[in-house]
Amino acid sequence: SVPIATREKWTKFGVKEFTNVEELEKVLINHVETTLARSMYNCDDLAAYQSLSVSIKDKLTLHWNKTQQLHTLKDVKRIYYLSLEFLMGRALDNAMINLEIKDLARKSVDELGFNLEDLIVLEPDAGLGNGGLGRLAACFVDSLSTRNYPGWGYGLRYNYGIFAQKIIDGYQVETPDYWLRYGNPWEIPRKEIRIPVDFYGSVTTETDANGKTKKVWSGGERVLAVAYDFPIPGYDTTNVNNLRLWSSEPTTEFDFQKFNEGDYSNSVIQQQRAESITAVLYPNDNFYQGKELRLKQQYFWVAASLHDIVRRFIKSKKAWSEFPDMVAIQLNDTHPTMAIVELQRILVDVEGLEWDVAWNIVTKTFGYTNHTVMQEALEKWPLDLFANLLPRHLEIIYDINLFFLQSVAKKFPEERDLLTRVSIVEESSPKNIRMAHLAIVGSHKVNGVAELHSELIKTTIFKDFVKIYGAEKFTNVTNGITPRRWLKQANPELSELIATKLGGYDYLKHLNKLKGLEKFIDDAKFRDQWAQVKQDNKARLAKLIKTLTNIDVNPHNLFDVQVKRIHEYKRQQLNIFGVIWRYLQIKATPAAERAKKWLPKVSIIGGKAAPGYYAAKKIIKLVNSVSEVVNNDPEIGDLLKVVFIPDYNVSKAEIICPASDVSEHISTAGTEASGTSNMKFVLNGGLIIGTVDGANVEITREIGEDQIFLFGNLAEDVDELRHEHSVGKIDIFG
Ligand code: 4GP
Repeated sequence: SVPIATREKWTKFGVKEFTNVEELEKVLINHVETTLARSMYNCDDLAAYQSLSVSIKDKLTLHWNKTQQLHTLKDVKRIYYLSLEFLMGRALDNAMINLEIKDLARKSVDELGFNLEDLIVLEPDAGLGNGGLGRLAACFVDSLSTRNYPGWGYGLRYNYGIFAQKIIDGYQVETPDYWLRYGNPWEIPRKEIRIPVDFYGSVTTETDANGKTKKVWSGGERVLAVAYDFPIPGYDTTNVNNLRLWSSEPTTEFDFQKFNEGDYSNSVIQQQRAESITAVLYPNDNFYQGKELRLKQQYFWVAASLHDIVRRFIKSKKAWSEFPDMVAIQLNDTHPTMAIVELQRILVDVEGLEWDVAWNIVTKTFGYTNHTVMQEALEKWPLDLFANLLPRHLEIIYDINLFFLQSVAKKFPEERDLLTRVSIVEESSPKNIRMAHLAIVGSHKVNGVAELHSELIKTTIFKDFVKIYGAEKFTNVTNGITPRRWLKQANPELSELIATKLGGYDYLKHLNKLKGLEKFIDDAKFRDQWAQVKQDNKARLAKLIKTLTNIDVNPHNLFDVQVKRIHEYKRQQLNIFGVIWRYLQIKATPAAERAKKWLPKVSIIGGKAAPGYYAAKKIIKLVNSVSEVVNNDPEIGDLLKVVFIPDYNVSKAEIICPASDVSEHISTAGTEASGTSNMKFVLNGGLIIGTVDGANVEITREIGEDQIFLFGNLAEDVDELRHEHSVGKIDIFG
C-alpha cells in the first residue's frame, strides 16, 4: 500500500459513487468523452450503452473493493464455485435492478437524449454455458451475493460462447458467437494476474539431503492463465462478489532454438496454440465428448483457480490443517474434478505434507454436485490421453485409487466385483478414468439437484458408493432460480403488482412470502390486473415472434411453450407428435363445429441442438416442417399455430417465460435431474404440463396437485416398460 503520509489525500480524493440523476449524468458524459473518446456529436446508442455500463460497473467496482477488503479483514471462510459454464445473459438490466437504480438511470439517459430500453437490448448475452447446468451457476452467484456469502465463481472466459442458431430451410445452422466484438464493459481485466499452467512433460524422482524422495513434474508446454473479473451484485445489499474467468495466453518465453533454426513462424504458431485453450465453449448438454482440448481446458482452469485459492489462503498465514475451515470448493458436475488431484499435488509435492494429512484436507474441502444420470454424460477420460497430458496427476490418481480400493477390500473382503465396479480406473480396453468416481472419493458430500434425482443417484449410478460410505454422504439440494432476474427483471409488471399487494419487494429475497397473495384469490380487481399483465406479456412475445419468424400469432389464444435444449429425453418429439395429432383432428372435424370444439392454440418450441446430435437436429427440422404445413393451411386459420423460436437464449427466455399460459416439462420420468425453467414458468404465473420427474415433484407439492397437469409413468416403472416394449409385449399402435 501507499506511504501512510499520503493516505489523507487518498481518502479525500477517493472516488465517490454517484447517488442521484445529476451525478450519474456527469459520470456518463465523462465516460463518453474520455473512455470512449466520443462527444455529444457522435454518441450513438451503442456508445450510450457502453458508457452507462461502465458507469454502473464503476459503482459495482467500488462496492466490490469494499466487500473484498471486509472479507480479508474479517478473515472469513470463502465458498468457491467451480463451473466450466456460467450462462449469465445480459448484465446491465440485472445490475440496475440489484442496485435499485433503474429509475434513476432511466431519468439520466433520458435527459441526455436516450431511451433506456433501447440501450439494454444492445448488450449481447454472455452465453458462456449450454443450458441448465450453466444457468444454475449464474443463478447461484446472484444468490450468493444477495445473501451476503463470501462466494467466488471460477470459470473460463471463452472468446466464443454457445453458438448462435440460425434456421435455414427448417434446419439448424450454427454460427459463431463472438460476444466480445465491441469489448466487454462489465469485465475488469487483471492482466497482472498471470498464472503459469503446465501440460505434458515427464516425472522424475528426486531425493533430498535427508533421504526423502520427492516427485518432480517438469518439461512440456507452458501457458499463462490471465484473470478477468466480473463483479456480481447482490440485491438490496452492497455485497459484491467476484466471478473470475481465466483466459489463456502464450508465455513470453520464446523457443529460441526454433528461432535460431530459422523456424520463426512455426514458433509463433506454437504460441498461438496457447490461445486456443479458451477459444470456445464445447456446445454439448448432458453429453460427454472426449476431446483432448476439453481436458486441457479443464486442467487449465482448475490449476489457475487452485493456485489463486491457495495463494489467498497462504496470505492468511494459517496452518494447513485450517484450510477446510477457510475454503469450501463446490464442483459443478465432474468437469472440475481434477481440482481434487491438483490440491493433493500442491499439498504433497509442493508443500511437502504427508499423503494422509493432505488427503484429509482435500476431502474436507470438496463437495460434488451431480446433474444427470444419463450414461452418455458421464465423463471417462482415456488413460493414454491422461498419461500424456498430465503424467504426474495420473500417478496421484493411481495412488488415490489404490488407497481407496484397499479400504474397500478391508471392509468387504468377499466382494471382488465391488472393487471392479467402484474403481476409479475402468478396466476396459482402452482403460478409462471415471471422473464421477474420483469426485465421490475426493469429496465429503455428494448432492443431487432435486429430491427424486438425489434418490435415484443413490439407487442407480452411485449405489455401490452408498454401500461403502453410507447414505449420509449423499444429500439433496434442490435447484433454485433467482427471482430478481426471473421475476423483477423479466416481468416488471407482475412483480410490481405483487409488490403492491405484499407491501414491498421483500418477497424477492424471501419467496415464501408469495403465500401472502392467497388472500387476494377472490379479489376480482386483482385477478383482472393479473390477467392483464399476462395479456401484455403475451403481446410482447407475439411481437418478438413476428420479428424473428414473420409468423402472426394471436395473443388472445392459448400459448403452449416448450423451450429448452433439444434432447430425446426431454421429448420435444412427443410434443410435436401431439401437435400433429391435434392438427389432423381439427381437419377431421366438420368446419362448422371446429370453433366450438377446439380451443385456439399457439404451440411454441425453442432450443438448440448440439451440433453433432443428429436426432435432435431432425426434431428441429420436424417442428419447422409441421409449422410450415399448419400455419399455411387455410382450413386451420387461427385454431392452431406452430412456432419454432430461433436462437433460444437467456434474454429470449426473459420474454418467453412471463408469456406462457402452459409450459411443457415432459421428460421421460427419471431422466431430467431437476429442470429449472419449470420454476421460472410457475413463478410467472404459468401452468405446467409435466411428468413426475425432476423438480416437477416438489413444485407439485408446493402448489398442489390440482394446479398442475401431470401425466405419464413413474420413474420406477420405466425400465420395465422399456423392456416390455423391446420384447414386443406392448403394442404402441394397438
Ligand atoms: C442439467 C440437468 O439436465 C437439468 O435437469 C438440471 O436442472 C440442470 O443440470 C441443473 O442442475 N444438466 C446439464 C448437464 O446441463 O450438462 O448435465
